[in-house]
This record gives sequence, C-alpha cells and structure tokens, in this order.
Amino acid sequence: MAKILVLNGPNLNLLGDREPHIYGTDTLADINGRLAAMCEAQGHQLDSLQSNAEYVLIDRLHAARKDGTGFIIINPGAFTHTSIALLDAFLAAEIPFIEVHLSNLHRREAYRQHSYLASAAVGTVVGLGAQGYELALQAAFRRLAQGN
Ligand code: CA2
Repeated sequence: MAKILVLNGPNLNLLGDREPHIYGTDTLADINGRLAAMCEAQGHQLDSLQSNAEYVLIDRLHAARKDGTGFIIINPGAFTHTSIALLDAFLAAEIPFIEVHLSNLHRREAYRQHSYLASAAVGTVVGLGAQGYELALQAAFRRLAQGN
C-alpha cells in the first residue's frame, strides 16, 4: 500500500463550471472520485488537495516528506509558469511526481510554454483533458510496483 497525493493549483476548483471548451466538463470532484476508485482497486491510499494559495501547496509538500507519501500527481495551474518556490519544495521533498495539464500547453500562449517544475518531474501529461490524471496515476502504479 502506498500513499499517493494529488495536488491541484489555482482556479482548478472552477473545473466543470467555466471554459469547458478548454478544460472540459468534469468537475474536480468527478476527477478525484475516479482517481480514488482507481487507488482503492489497487490497494493504495489517495489524498487530494486543491488550493489557490502557493504556500498551502508548499506546506502540503513539506508534510508529504514526513507522512510517507510515495508519489505525487500535480496540476500546478498557473504556478507551473511562475513558481520557483514550488520547484524548490519538490526538490526538497524528493518524492517522485508527474505534472498534468488538461490543455495542450504547446498550442497556447508563449507564457504557458515554460514549466518551472517539469525538469524535476518523472514526466508530464499535457492536452488529454481529465484523462491525463488517470494516465498519470497508472504510471504511478507501475513505478510504485517496480520500486522506482
Ligand atoms: O491546462 C492546464 O491544466 C493548466 O494547468 C490550467 C491552468 C493554466 O494556468 C495552465 O497554463 C494550464 C488554469 C486553470 C484554470 O482552471 C479553470 C477551470 C475552469 C474555468 C476557469 C479556469
């Protein structure tokens, strides 16, 4: 049994409510519900947190260092493109993570093309909508089973 943490950054609490042409129609509760079911089926434990505040996400990463979290999936929202602080927290946590984006950043504005976190991530999933979280979780299961 592993502890898997799913983090979502600013404005992702609005999923399913606004801009469905970009971000889809699923709510964050829909997504987290599916991820929790997948974890339960594999005998893993899922914890999830969405915050609009950078320090809350950083504090959760600090806690993850000590609570046995084995893998993290994060959609950092716009902090992707701005937050060296979040990168530093991941480097300090030393917990493997996958970065997920609902939209295809490569087809969007220039300021969305750079991620501060991607260089520290195991990998990234972009542009596949809500399914991206599920694909990231499947990759996490495989890595946890292989012990890496
Ligand atoms: O594509 C993604 O998942 C993003 O991380 C979403 C962020 C954006 O800043 C990144 O560049 C790419 C924005 C999240 C905003 O979420 C909303 C959801 C519904 C309605 C309005 C905003």
